[in-house]
Amino acid sequence: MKFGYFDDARQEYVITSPTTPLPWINYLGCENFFSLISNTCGGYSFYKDAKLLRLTRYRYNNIPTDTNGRYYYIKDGDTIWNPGWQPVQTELDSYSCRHGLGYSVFTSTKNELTAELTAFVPLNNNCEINRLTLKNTSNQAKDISLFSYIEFCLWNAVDDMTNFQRNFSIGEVEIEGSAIYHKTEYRERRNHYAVYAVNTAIDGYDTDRDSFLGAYRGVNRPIVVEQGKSTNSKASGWAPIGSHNINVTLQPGEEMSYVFVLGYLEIDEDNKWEAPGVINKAPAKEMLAKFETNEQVETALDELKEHWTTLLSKYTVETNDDKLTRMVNTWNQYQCMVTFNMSRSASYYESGTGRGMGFRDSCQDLLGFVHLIPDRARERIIDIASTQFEDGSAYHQYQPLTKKGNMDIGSGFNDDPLWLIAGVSAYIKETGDFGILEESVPFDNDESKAQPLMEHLRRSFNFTRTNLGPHGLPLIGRADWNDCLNLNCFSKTPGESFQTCSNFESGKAESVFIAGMFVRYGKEYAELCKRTGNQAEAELVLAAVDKMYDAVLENGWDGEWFLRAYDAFSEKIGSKECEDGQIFIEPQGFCVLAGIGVKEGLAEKALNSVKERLDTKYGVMLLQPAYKDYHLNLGEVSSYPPGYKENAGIFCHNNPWVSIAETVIGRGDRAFEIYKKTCPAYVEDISEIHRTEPYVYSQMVAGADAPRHGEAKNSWLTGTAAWTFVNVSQYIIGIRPEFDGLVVDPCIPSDMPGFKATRIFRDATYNITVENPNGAQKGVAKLVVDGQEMSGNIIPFVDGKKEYNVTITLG
Ligand code: BGC
Ligand code: IFM
Repeated sequence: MKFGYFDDARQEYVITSPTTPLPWINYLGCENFFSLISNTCGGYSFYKDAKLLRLTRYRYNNIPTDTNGRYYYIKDGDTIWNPGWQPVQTELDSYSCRHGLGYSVFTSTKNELTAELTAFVPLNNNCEINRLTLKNTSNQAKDISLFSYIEFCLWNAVDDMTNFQRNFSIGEVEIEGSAIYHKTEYRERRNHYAVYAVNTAIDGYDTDRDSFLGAYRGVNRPIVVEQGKSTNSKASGWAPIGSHNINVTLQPGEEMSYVFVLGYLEIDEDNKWEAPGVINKAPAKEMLAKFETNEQVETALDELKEHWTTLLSKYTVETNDDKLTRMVNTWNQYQCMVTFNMSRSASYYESGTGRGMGFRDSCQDLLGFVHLIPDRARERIIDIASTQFEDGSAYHQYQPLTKKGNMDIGSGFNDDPLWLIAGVSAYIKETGDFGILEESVPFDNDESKAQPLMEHLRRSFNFTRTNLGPHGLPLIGRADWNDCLNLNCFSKTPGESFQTCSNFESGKAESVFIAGMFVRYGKEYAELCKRTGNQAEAELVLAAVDKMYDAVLENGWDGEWFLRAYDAFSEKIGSKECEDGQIFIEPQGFCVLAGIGVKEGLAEKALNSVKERLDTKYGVMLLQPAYKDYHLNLGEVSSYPPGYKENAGIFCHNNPWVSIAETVIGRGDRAFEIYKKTCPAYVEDISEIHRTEPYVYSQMVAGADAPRHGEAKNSWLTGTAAWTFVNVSQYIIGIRPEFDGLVVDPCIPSDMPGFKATRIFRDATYNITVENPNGAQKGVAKLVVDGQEMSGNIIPFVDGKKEYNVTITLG
C-alpha cells in the first residue's frame, strides 16, 4: 500500500494522506539553521546544535504521535482546520504534502477554501520561512481568522526537558508590531534571541502558552482559536509561544499570502541592548526585511532550488529503471547531504540531545557526499582528524559546536582509526588534492601536538598493526563497526550487565572485520605513501597487509564463510561451532570487498553462504541464528530480542558491503537484487509493512525472527545513505574515482540494456554511455574516449580538459 507517489520531474515525494504509518519527514536548511518538518507540519528548528541552540520545542515519544510544530489554525465559520491536518485533525477535503529538496509544500482544502503552506530555510539566512496562501474558491465571501503557533524551547533542549524549577521562571518575550521576540536567557551571558514575525499588521497575538491553549487543553483545541480572538498575552516565565492572529475577508476567487519568519539572531556584547532591558532588534529587522514580499520569498525559493540542481548535477544517470534513476539522481544523494549536516544527532529517532558527531560515522558519511561538496569534506576531515589521539586511536564522538572529543564516551572502538584512511583516500581520489596530506592537524585538539595529516594516517594504520591478538588479528577493543558486539565484556559478578562490565583494555578479543578493513584501507594508505614518494613505508605497509591477509585465511575462515571474531577467551564467534550467531554479515561483505579470498575461491563460498543463511525478501540479516538468550560475554548484541537491531535485524548499512562484494566477483544480478531489497523506492508499495519514508533509507529493518519482519526503524541518519550510494554509483553503475582518473567498470544485471550517465569530476564533465548488447554482468570489452579506443577501464584525467565523451561496451 502506498501513501503517496514520486514526482520525478519536480524531485518531490508527494504524500497524499496525512495518516502515514509514521511521520514522514523532511529536512530544511543546508548550512547553520535547520528544521525538521513532518508531513503534518510537526518538527522543530535549531541553529547549528539541536541540543544547545534549539528554538522550538518538540515532544518526542508523545501522544498523539508527532506533537508540536509550526501550526496554522484556520477558522472559517465554525470549522477549524490546519493545512497539515495536525493538530486539530479536522478531516480535509483534499490534502497533499510535497517534500522536495530543502522545502516542503502543504496544499489542502476545506469548505472551498484552499491553503498552501510552503516551508523552507533560505540560503545564507538563519531562519525558516512559512508562506501561507489562502484562496477562497467558493462563490461567497469568507471571513477567516488565522492563528499561527510555535512553542519556544528554552535553548538547551535537555535542560528544557528536565529543569522545570528554574525554567518556569525564565521565559521572556518582547512584542513589537507583528514580531514576537523570544529573549529567554538573553539577559544572562547569552548573545542570541529568536524572532517569529509575519509581514502584515496583526489583529492580536499570544505569547503565553496557557493563555492561548486554555487550562488543561492541548494544541488540538486552543481556546483562543475556538473563541476567534487572541488575548494579547505576554509570557512571563512558564511556556513562551509565538502566535499571531490575522482576520481577513476573502471575496470569491480572492487569495492572500502571508509570510511568517522564524529567525535566529546573534548580537555582539557591546550592542546587546537598545534601551535598558530592551533587546537590540536591528539585526532581526534586517533579516525580516529580506522576506517581506512574496517576490522576495519566490526569489529565495528559486535560489534554493537552483542550489540543489547544481549540487545534484554532479552525478546523474538515465536508466530503464525509474526507481533506480530517482534514487541515484535525487533521494540517495539528498540523504547523504542530510547525514553530512546532521551526522546522527537530530531525527525523529535521534533526539538531537545525545550523540555528537561520530568518528567512524562521519568518516563513512564522507564517502557519500565528497563528490557533492569537496571543500566541506576537506574541512570535515580536518575536524575529525583533530580529535585523534597521538597513538592513532580516537574519541568515538565529538561535539559539533566545540569540535572537541567527547570524554564521556572516550575511545576504544578499534575500527575508528582505519575509517580516517577511508575518508581521506576517498577525498583525494575525488579531488586530486594531495596537498591535504601536508596540512598540519592537531592531535586531541592540542595545537602543540600538530602533525601533517599524513602522519595521522600513519598512526591510524599503526594503531591496528600494533594491536593484534593471539591469532594475529586486530584487537576489537570495546567494539568495531558493530557497536553491540562487546566481546571484552566478562565478569564474574552475578547479575552484571554489559553496560558496566567492559574490560576492553585488557581483553584479547579479536575482530575479523577490522582485519578486512586493514587489508582494504592498508592498501589505500600504501598507495598514498607511494604517490607521496615514501616507497619504503609503502613496502612495510604492504608487508603488514599481506600478513593480515594470511592471518584471515588461516584463523579467520570457518570452512564456508569468514568467522566474525574471537572472544576474550579466544573462543570463536560467528562459527558453525556456535549455537547461535553462527554467521555474521560484516566479515563476508568487508573481507570480500577488500579482495580477501577472491583468488582462493573463498569469496564466492562466503557470499553463497550469505545467500543461503542470511537472506530474506527484505534484505540480508546481520547474523543467524539470532541469539535467543542473553550472553553477558557478547555484550549488548544479545540484549535485543531476536530480529531487532544488531541481533539479526537487517542492518541496511552493511547490505551494500555484500552487494559490493558481489560486484567484486562479477555477479551483477545478485548485486542488484541485494541493492533493491533495502532500497526505499522499491519497497514503496509495501509502505504499510515497511512504514518509514519510501524516499530515504532507514538504519534497520526487522529480521525474519521478529514478529514485525520487514518493518523499518530509524530513518534518515544512517551510514546506509553513504554506503548504498557508494555501492550503486561506484560499483553497480560502476563510475568510480581513482587517483589517476575516473574508472568505469559497471556490474549490472544481465537484463539491463545499458545506461547513460553524466559525472562532473574535478571540474570536467564526463558524458558516459554504457551499452550491454550481449547481456553481460561485468567486464569492459571496449572503451572509447572522444572517438579513441583505449585499453582497460580507466579514463585518464587530463588537467585542463573540460569534457570527455565516453562509450563503453560490456561483454
Ligand atoms: C545502541 C545500538 C546502536 C548503536 C548505534 C548503541 O548504543 O544500543 O543498538 O546500534 O548505539 O551507535
Ligand atoms: O556502526 C554503528 C554506527 O556507528 C552507529 N549505528 C549502528 C552501527 C552498528 O552498530
